[in-house]
Amino acid sequence: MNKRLLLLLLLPIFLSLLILFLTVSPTFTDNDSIDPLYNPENRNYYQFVQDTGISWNNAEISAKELSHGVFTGQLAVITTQDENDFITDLLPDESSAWIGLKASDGGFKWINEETFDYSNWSSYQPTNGDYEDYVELFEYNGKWNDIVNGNHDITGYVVEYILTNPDPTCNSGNSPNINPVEHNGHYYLYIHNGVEGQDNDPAITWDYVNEIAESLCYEGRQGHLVTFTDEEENDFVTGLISGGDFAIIGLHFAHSEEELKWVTGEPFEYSNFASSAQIDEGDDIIVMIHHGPWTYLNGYGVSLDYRTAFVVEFSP
Ligand SMILES: [Ca+2]
Ligand SMILES: [Ca+2]
Repeated sequence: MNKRLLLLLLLPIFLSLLILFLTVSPTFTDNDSIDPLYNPENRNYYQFVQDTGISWNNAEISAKELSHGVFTGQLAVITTQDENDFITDLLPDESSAWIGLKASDGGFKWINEETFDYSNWSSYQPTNGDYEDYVELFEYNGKWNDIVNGNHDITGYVVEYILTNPDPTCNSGNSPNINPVEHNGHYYLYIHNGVEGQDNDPAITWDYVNEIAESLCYEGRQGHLVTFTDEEENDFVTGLISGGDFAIIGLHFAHSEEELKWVTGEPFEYSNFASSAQIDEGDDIIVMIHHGPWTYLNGYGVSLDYRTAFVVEFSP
C-alpha cells in the first residue's frame, strides 16, 4: 500500500484518539490539591489553596466562591490557639498563606466582623507600616505577619468552610449546592455525607444536623429536618433515601416531657415505627430505615453513617 494512502487512512484514527485523550484526561487545578479537612473542635472545614503570589483581595474573592457540601468558603477567621494550630498543621511545608485579617482604622479586623481578641503575631509584628495591611500565616511556626497586598512570597490562602449564617427570612437567595425535589408544594433534600467526622466523635449530634438543616434556604423558605404528616409523604421521602441506609428525621424524644416531638412543633399524629423499634435508655433521635419504617437511635452513640445522612424539608 502506498505510504501516503496509509497515512491518510490512519490520520482520522489518530485524530479521534487525540480528541478522546483530550476529553477524558483530567485537568488538575491548584484548588483541587488538598481536600477540606474537618475540625471537630468547631465543626468547620479548612483547606489550603495553593496560589503563589495571589493578592489578598483576590484570595478573599476566590475563597467566597468555594463551597464544600452545604458549607460556604471564606478566608479563615482564627479565634483560638487550637484553631491556629489546626490550620498550621494542614499547611504544606514552608508555605505562607493569607488569612481573613486586614488592617482597619489603625487596628486589625476579621472579614466576618468577629471580635479581634486572639492574635499570634511574629516577634516585632505587626509592623502596621505603610501598606502592610494584610496578614499572612507562616507554616514553620504558625505565627502571623502583616505585609503588603500582592506579596510574591505568598504561596496561597486558607479557606474556612462554615455554615452560612441562618437567615430566618431566607431573603438572600438559595443556599449553595442544594437541589431539593418538589412534592406537594414542599421541597425535600437528602443529604448524605454532608458532614464528616470520626467514629464516636461527640461533635456530630442530632443538634448539629438540626442546625445544618435550619441554616439552609431554598425559594425563600428556611429548612428543617423532615416531618411527616401522612403515609404518602413518608413514601415519597423513602424514595429519596432508597439506596442509603438510615436518614435522621425531624422527630426526637424529649426526655424531660417523655414524649416525641416534631422539630417544627406540628402535631405528632402520624408515625411509622418498625414493629421491632423500641426505645432504649439514651435513645433520643429517630431515623428512617431505607425502606420507610422508623427506629430509635442514640444521638451520640451511633456510628458515623447513621449520623451523617438526613433529610431536610422546605415547607411553604
Ligand atoms: Ca509586617
Ligand atoms: Ca412535612
